[in-house]
Amino acid sequence: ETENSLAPTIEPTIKVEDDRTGMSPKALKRAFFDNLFFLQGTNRADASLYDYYVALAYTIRDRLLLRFLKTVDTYKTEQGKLVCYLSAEFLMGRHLGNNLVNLGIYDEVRQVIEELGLDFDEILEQEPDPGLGNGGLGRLAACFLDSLASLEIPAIGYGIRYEFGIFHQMLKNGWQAEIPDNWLRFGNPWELPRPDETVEIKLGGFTELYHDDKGNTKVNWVPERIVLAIPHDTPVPGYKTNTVNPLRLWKAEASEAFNFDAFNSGQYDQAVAEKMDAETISKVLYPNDNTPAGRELRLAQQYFFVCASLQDLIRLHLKTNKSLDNFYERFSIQLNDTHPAVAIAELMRLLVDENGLTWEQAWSITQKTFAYTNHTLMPEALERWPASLFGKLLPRHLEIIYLINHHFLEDVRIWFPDQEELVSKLSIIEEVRGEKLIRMANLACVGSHSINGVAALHTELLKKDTLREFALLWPKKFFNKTNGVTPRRWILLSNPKLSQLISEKIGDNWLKDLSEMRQLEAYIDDPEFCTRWRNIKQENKQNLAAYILKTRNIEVDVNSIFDVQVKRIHEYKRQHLAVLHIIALYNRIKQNPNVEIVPKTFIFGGKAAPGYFMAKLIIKLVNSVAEIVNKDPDVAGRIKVVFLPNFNVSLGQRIYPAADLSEQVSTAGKEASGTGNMKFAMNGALTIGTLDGANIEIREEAGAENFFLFGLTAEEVYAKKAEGYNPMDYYTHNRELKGVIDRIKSGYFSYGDPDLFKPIVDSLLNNDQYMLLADFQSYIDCQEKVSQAYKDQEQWTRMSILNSTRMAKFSSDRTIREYCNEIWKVSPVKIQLED
Ligand code: B1H
Repeated sequence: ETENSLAPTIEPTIKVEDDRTGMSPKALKRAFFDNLFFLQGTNRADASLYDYYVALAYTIRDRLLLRFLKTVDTYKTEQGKLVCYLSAEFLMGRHLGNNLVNLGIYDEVRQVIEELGLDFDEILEQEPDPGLGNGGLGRLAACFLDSLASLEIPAIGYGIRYEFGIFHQMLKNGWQAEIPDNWLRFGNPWELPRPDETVEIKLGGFTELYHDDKGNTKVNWVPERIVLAIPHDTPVPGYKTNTVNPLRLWKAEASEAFNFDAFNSGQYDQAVAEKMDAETISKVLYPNDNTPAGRELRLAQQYFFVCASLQDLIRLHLKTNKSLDNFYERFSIQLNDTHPAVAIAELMRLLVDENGLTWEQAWSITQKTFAYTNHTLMPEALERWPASLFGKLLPRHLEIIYLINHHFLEDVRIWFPDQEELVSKLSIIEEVRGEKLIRMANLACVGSHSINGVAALHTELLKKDTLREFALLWPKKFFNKTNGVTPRRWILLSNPKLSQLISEKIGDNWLKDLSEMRQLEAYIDDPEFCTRWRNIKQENKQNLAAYILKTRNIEVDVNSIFDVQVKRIHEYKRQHLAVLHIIALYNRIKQNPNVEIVPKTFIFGGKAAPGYFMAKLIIKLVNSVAEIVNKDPDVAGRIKVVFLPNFNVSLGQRIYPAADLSEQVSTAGKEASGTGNMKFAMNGALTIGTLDGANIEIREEAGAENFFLFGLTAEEVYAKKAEGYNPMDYYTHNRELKGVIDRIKSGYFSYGDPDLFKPIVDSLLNNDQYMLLADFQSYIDCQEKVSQAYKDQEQWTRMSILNSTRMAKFSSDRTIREYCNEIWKVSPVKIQLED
């Protein structure tokens, strides 16, 4: 142990108080400056805010590493079960603040940084928000990783290290513009590349038969090309635990060996082209939410990360086991929607073709290994791959899927003779006008031992409708696992003032057990407590108002109701229903400028898929209405409309704590769960919502008297469609509604151009798939109730408190406990730091 050693051995010399692990202010300060100098190559005189961020990030990463390596080590040797969460998306959000929270050193580090005269919040803001996901599905995966580590469950997240995440959204003349998200441009201190654990991925080509040495007929897949998958690990710490689980994301690279011939034979440009081709696979996240892309590259992405992850698991398994017979006892693999469902065929291939198991053995292992989560009922969102496209990229998997289907349907015909209609609904292969399509949801159902929906209503509708035949076949395979969100990021990190108040009253165990929040109800009649609660909301609103002024140059009234709808833009989510309401208020003002209006600030945020025309037009409509309403002197500032561009995890952390009203207005039966609804309620917003997704359960928990309910139920929606819904009836019979639609039609919001918003108007009047007109009056009436309720600030505050204290069910800790007990059958493993 010499002072000047260039290559100190890491273990066992590292001790808790060492330079790179010490938690004292002195050790942290010294590490921070060391990193600033040695990693960023700068010193205080000319360090940028970003340099400070990187120096701090490495300081904190160092403090995760011992736990991380111990955790991974434990999983390599321990024979307990490991959860593998396969997801094409992980919407992690910024790491630095979260890691400080979970290490339990947030306040200490803030103080250290502030003592140096630096702005801590500004430094946290330097981190690019890793946007490797689209919306709820990707963010759910991130919340699950937080809960898994916090509950000390052995787990790995597997996904894709997209070089470009979800696009950056800008507004140009009120329209969405997309800018590439080059998030890795300045490096990424949170990831550890593991090139020594690279695996090869075969693609394309054909299959051929051969005889092995025992004379058995076997299949050989001769690929057209091979790409490399390089793992990059991000440590995911639990909240105040020693567990730091890996998030392993795969990067695609060309395999040099494969290109060697081309290089040598002078086809240099050909070799370079192949290299670029290979790297394309992990280049960019498809920006679709609730609609599949259906492109060959998307399938290549799916197979790429699934194949790499399964090889990784098999390698891990064979470190401590002689055979793969007990694979399912060591791993539970959760499929986050059907995006990784090709894993079912891939595991079969690995077991049968590459490891010599019989089909029957392999199938039994496969079914016991996988579990499938469905996230949507929208029929157009279910993935179906044309067999021709699929077979071109994955010839062997196509054969395997046909074989799985053959065996499955054989069984079905025995269980249900002469029911060919049932058979065709269950079939993994669908035939549409002579074209064969692979139904990935059916593959996922057949290959898994568990199928779950993400909220009670969603699971019921899955069983009754989308997966009806499978529910008849295997009722015991179905589970409901209502979604949840992590209170660490979504309360503690996002809303520090509220968290401080809560902990002052009931201690800080609520962060591990959210049901302890109920103890706050003892203070519901304590005026001092209620005033503080209200003041914190007010301060959060002021912060958001400052952000709105800075970014959009719009002044908003912090005493108005902050009425917020932030989520992906989709017709079924009905952002335009809120717009109809705004125009209705505006019309009332134009009719009588003295009309009594409770001031409201309508805040919108969310990205539209770049190819989704109607969603983009809805953004334009919001901005066009904002332009007129915000500056009309008759309105006199009583209504403001604000579209905040580039809604992402970081912006969510600003917005949820500042909301008074949470808009959850999807057509009943369309939103599988929603998770933003939970984040709002935890932060004391009241919900205006339909009986859809998890809204139903939120209302149950908060109490119906603390929830603004409107609209048709899912059953009523179906019934109305069945009897022949005609939106025009509502238009002609409802004067206020007619006034609203006519205002848009007239070109009032489009500089006199009646054509701009015609697609929206036409869709509402002629079809109205999502029944906005049917729900319009109910929504307007409900908004009126909101306005009246807000006038009684004391009562509103009580309702706000009760929403927040009663959200324990929606902690992702609860969700993960249920997955652990009922689906994965795994238990916690304590990570030992000292030997
Ligand atoms: C959800 C998706 C989704 N459901 C396809 N489905 C995608 C489908 O890129 N694609 O092809 C991407 C995403 N996302 C959401 O999942 C639901 O709409 C929410 O209601 C739900 O809360 C969330 C998490 O379960």
